[in-house]
Amino acid sequence: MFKTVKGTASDIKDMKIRGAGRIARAGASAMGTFAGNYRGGSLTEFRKDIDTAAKILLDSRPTAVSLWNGVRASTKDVGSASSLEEATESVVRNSAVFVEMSSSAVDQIAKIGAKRVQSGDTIMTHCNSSAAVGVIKEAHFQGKDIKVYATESRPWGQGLLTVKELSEAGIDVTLIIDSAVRSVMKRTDKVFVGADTVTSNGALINKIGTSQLALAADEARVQFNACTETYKFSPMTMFGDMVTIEERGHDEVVDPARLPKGVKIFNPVFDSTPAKYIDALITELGILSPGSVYDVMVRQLGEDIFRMRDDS
Ligand code: RUB
Repeated sequence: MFKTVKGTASDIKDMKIRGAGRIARAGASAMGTFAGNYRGGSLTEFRKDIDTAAKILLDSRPTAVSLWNGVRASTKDVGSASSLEEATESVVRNSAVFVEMSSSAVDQIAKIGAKRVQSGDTIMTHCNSSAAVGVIKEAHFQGKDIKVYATESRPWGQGLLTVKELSEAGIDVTLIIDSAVRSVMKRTDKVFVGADTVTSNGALINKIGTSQLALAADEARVQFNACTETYKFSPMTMFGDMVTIEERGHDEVVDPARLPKGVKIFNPVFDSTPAKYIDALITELGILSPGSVYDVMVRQLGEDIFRMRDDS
């Protein structure tokens, strides 16, 4: 019964599906497929099974709140449904609405963010973010003459995906190693990165190394922009929850056979950039300051957000 959900969870864990937006859409779609194919008995059983399905997906990668929001958006009407049919239909419908909303948010961010790019700009980006890459490509499609430095993003090397996509679009792009960030910042005008999660106090959780781009940008007086859909804002952080920073396998860092005896490895894959280093959050709603995250969450979630506080 949980085949699609388990398959999607394992693809997310193994990085076959990666990037906060893509995992959120994959999670929501898996919930929709699960509900659409559901052949169980009663509404009570379905509520139990949908909770299990959600848990399987949410356990796949802990850091991106986008996945939690995608799953939650899909199941939000299950509690108030009065029949099994109504409940399954609501999940199918809500998951499709989420996927559509999430994809169109990326397009909106591209249009809004591209206005912040001027002809002649040299841009730095990190890892592989569809939102940040969307902004850069849109600026190029609008005829702006830009250059891009993209970090390699060890250990997974997602930067190679970024340089491939940008060069295929005809953009002048240069790959740099992560430790070259401070040195290359001197030649950079603007930084555009993506987001896995934005906390209620405006901190950005994104690929490990993002915070060193932010520090180097601050030192060099270079504008630092985080491109983020508002469903990456985390309501749980309002009530004290910390964002779990995922740690991945040691063999991603180095072949264990090459490691001298007794040496340990620590492989955190995300880090936190404090709000004070962020010039703008480029969202589908417009350009926001990190200080407005609380207001946006309360406006979007209404009274539900305080239910989360009471449940936690
Ligand atoms: C990807 C990463 C991206 C964000 C945003 O990390 O940190 O910057 O997820 O991506 P990983 P998007 O490769 O470990 O998933 O803008 O595509 O949602």
